[in-house]
Amino acid sequence: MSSTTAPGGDSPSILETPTLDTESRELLHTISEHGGYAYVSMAAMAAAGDFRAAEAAREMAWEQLHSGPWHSVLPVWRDAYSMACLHVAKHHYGNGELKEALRVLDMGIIMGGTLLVKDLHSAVDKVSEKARNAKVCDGRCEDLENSDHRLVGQEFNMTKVLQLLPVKSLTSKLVVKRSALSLEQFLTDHYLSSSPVIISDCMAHWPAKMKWNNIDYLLRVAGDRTVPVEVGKNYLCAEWKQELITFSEFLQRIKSNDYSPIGPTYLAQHPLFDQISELRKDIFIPDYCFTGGGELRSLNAWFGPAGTVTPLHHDPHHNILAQVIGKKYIRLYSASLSEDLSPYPDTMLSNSSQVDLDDIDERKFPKVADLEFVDCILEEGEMLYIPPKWWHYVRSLTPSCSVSFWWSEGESSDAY
Ligand SMILES: O=C(O)CCC(=O)C(=O)O
Repeated sequence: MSSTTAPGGDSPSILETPTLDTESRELLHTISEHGGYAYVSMAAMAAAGDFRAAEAAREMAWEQLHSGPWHSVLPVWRDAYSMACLHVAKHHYGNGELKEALRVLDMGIIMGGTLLVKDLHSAVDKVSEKARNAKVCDGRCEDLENSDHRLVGQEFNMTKVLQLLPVKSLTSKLVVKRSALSLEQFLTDHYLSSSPVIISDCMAHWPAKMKWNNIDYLLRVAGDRTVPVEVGKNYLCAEWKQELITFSEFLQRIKSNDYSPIGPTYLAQHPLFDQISELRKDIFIPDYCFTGGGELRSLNAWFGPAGTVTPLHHDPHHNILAQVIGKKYIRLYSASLSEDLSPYPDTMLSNSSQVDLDDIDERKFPKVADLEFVDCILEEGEMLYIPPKWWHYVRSLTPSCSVSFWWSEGESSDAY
């Protein structure tokens, strides 16, 4: 066994960080130009193997990330945060503390900048592989085929569910449902005419359809990963908050139905598939998303228990919302009704409606109850096309895993 070999395994006990090694001089220089002298001296000690200095540097960068609104944080501090996370992770990995190493690497991926993202991801791959090997060695590997650990069972009580939906739900026009929809039909009948549609049969080949309902599978590929979640009734409520928890804790919260007093936990609008490559392999980008010569803007996960609500809002992009596991109720109002839906005046929330569909204030919004809408229960295996600027309200009716694909014409996004 060489001096770089960890006890009990073949992998070297060092996490390689080629980008950090090349870029660190330049990065530290830029950080000092922005007044981060204390950070620079801690980072230098961290690079020499001082764990406390690495944690102190991470703390300093963290403070900078929380010194004002997110959009005003200087990118260099996000890179500084990633750098410190890599130093801390190297230490944990060297000590065989694999869960701790994964946690800090995920923090770097979620909160850090772009400069060191490759190093963070390859370090995650290496730590995850070692963690998996360790589980195989101690016999704790799960038998996926025989597991009956399902995220969503068969039970579904429609009468009960109907009582939870906004008034007038499923009583007027339903969203049109089509199967074997060609790209040409999609273009002419839906994309060009801004007309929502449910496409019912184009997800059967996704590995996710089978795998994501298996809690053992999800635990194996993502259990020790840290993810950002939202806790509370919805993002417009005062008590709503965000937390960083492990995916296994998140699954436990879904399974136990044990909501915090302020509401359910929702992994919402998170680029989970950039973070966890195994899950990315389970899905495919629908061909419809290339209609109009467009470019994919973002690919987000929406995972949660029954009872999550995304309040009425609109987005600027074309959207295919793919319902992989479970069911959701979705209501759509045409973009032309924007004024009647009273968007918040505040620019940050100007794409959200002040109307709470779960409890409409008829004195304040007397016309809303009469506005035309289309709605549906989006079933497992179906995809819903939501045209740009169309208002949508979404409530999960069972534990649920959905994926949204946003695309639009024009410049490409950085991510894809
Ligand atoms: O599924 C949800 O809760 C919301 C989805 C959504 O708002 C979107 O895809 O834009």
